[in-house]
Amino acid sequence: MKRWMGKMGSMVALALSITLLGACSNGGDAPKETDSAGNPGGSSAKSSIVLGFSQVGAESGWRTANTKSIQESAKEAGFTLKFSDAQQKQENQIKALRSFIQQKVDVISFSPVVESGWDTVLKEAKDAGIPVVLTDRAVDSKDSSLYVTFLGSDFVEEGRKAGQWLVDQYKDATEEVNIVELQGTTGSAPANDRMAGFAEVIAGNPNLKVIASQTGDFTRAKGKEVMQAFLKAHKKIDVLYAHNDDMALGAIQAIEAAGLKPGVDIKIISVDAVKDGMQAASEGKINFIVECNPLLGPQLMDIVQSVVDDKAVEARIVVDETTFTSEQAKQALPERQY
Ligand code: GYE
Repeated sequence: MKRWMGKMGSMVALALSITLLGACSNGGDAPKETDSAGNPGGSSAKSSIVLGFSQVGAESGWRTANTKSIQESAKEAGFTLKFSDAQQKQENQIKALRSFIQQKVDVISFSPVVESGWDTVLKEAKDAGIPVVLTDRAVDSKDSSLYVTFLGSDFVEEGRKAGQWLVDQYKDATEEVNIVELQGTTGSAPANDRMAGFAEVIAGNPNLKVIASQTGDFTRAKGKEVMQAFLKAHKKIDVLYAHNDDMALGAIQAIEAAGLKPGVDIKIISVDAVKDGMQAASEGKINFIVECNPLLGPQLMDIVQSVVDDKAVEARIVVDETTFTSEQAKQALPERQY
């Protein structure tokens, strides 16, 4: 891997929105430059790796758990983590990536807010000789040489699992089942894919009809607001499909405020299986949750180490996941880590 010398100190001032959250193992000093073999300029070999990570934001319980996992694992691995929060805005993320390039970090990793519009900045990283590891969300770039690998879930499969549960539940239905959908952030990979996988599977049963579908931006507040609007606009809603637990939890508040029983009057399916979602499921308010694992930190650090060591890395690394009915959620809840 190409290495770069010097200039670190003056560059730190340029790191506009970048906060150094991962404590350096050498006591919080500015990251030190290393030689091309990954050897440190003095301290232990591990502490020499500088990872620039651009996170989506703090929009959900999933994201909070993901951030914690990345920060803890970076610390554990002895890497210097430059962590930047994009507050759900692509422009902030592009700025962060450019700042990482200027600072000549060893590896850049990010979870892209949306799928499109990354080619230019990824090319800049490539030209600077800085490898990029995508984590959690994919990009739609045609040129896969712009990044080393993509570590994350199969969101289409998650959508299919959600749809399959519904198909099984309503296989004997003789009348129309009205579904409302709370989409994740517009243009994001999980929103696009969870919608596609679900639509693909329910297409097999013409009684299953999505009567409204709108973004709730993966947040509780928006989930509640949009569900309120759905309830006003539609007399008969049988099912809510929310692309994450947080939006489902917001929607539950709206449903209860409207005098209806979540999980009974309106069946609810969501994705993530974070603790609050599992709690609601164990109370019967969410009927089915498709798991999406946020604990990507340890695997990400292994990948970063391999990249720095010039070892081969798989082009796509998929995370293993399961599903939970209310009953299964009740059993799994006490052991849930996030
Ligand atoms: O499902 C949602 C979060 O990209 C998988 O983003 C992630 C999604 C997750 O805001 O809760």
